[in-house]
Amino acid sequence: MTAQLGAITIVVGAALAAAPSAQADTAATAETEQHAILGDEAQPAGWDRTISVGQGRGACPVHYVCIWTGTNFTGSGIGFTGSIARGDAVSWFNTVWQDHVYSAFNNTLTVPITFFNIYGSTWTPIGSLNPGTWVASGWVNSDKADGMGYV
Ligand SMILES: [Ca+2]
Repeated sequence: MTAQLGAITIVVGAALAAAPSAQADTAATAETEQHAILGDEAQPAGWDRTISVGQGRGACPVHYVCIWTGTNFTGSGIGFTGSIARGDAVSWFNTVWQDHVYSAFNNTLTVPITFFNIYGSTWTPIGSLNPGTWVASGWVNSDKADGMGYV
């Protein structure tokens, strides 16, 4: 499930599609770089692509954020990517990863992510990972994370 944390994503997407020349003023933002890499800058769609990820941090492809149910990048792994803009979020509520994110790797090049504990419609930030960083074990909110977003 993809979600929007705010209306900014929609505004950005509309601006890129309707007036691409206006992008020159704001080129090289994290969002536009990621979109260019993924080749679909005119259609931001959020974290709409997932893959199954094997064991080990190296199993997480570049441009993906990967989470595992075990420490040290073991157990069940899943990777998320897409055309990510600020405000894009994804939930893994009601999956094996709900409250079981015991290791994670942000292998995007440009997108800092924030983890959330989700209760009803309330998303509470509980930690973050900058691009190129990971948590292998000992994360105090491993048993709470239900989703993530680019805030
Ligand atoms: Ca939770």
